[in-house]
Amino acid sequence: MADNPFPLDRDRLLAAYRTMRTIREFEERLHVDFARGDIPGFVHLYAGEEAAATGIMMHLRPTDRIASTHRGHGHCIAKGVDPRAMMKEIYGRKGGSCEGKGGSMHIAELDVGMMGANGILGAGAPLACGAALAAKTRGDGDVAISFVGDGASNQGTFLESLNLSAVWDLPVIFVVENNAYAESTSRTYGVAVESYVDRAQGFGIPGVSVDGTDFFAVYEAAGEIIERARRGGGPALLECEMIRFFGHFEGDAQTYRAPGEQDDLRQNRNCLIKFRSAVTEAGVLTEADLDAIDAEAQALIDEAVVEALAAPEPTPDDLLTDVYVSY
Ligand SMILES: Cc1ncc(C[n+]2csc(CCOP(=O)(O)OP(=O)(O)O)c2C)c(N)n1
Ligand SMILES: [Mg+2]
Repeated sequence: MADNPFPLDRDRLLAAYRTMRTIREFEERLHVDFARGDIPGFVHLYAGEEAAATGIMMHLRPTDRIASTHRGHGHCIAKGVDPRAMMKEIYGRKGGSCEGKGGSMHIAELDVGMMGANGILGAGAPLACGAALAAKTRGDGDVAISFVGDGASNQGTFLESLNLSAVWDLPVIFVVENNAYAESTSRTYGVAVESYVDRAQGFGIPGVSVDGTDFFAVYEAAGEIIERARRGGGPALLECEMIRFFGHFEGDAQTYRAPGEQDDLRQNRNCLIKFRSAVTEAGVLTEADLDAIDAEAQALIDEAVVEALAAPEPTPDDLLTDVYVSY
């Protein structure tokens, strides 16, 4: 076996690939099932962006907290939410992460530090500041991560949170998932700055920009700023330049895309292909190692869908449960 040039040992490399592949499989399956009319509500898919969630979350402890977005399935899986419970939730069934009453944009699992997907753009940033303030007060070295899209990065809540985090020197990381579009609006049309690093500097916090389709670039950059925050070094911003393979939401006709854009993205900016090439060319993992994980991920998602379809829907009696913590 060749020397390992990566900052993760063999088991961790396999774990990273497993997470990314599970997210991809989950999303590809939802794409098909949604088109068939099996799934209620709105669904925004994370396919193409897996390296960002995975490269960041591999540095986190269960007690670290994250605040997600409307495009949250990848964040959930990478933070340790059970894909079977997620599938039930998205299908609106009992046994789902929120007993089938929340759906895709409200998946939360506090036990693993997943504070929630969020249908309100920019709303996760103040929540992450709150979690970071709690961690700072406890003094246990936990951090909080706020995910935000390029479009949501223009929300006042996000900009206010950058300022507050700097003023209070909070252990919070703002991850801008810059996938070039907000719905159908190009980023160049809607965001004044070229780089989010400049925006962070305007608030007195450091920023770094990476190729969000390169797992190793994300892993390395995230590791540094998360460790810094754990040691009391304060907030930072991480921009991940990335793409989404599917439309803004399932059903989006995507007339704003250039011809052939998606094929090109799938071929040339595909984080799974990049990861596979890097680890096999270095001789650290084999094609067979990775193929076995592909099969495992597919079996897991197949089972998750079968279980979801077999689970009952919530009844009117369930409407008033889980509304407040105490009843
Ligand atoms: C406060 C608020 N304004 C508008 C919307 C409608 N909306 C939902 S997603 C979206 C675009 C988000 O783009 P971006 O933040 O880049 O995330 P992406 O979908 O690209 O991941 C908009 C405008 C909303 N959900 N919340
Ligand atoms: Mg976007």
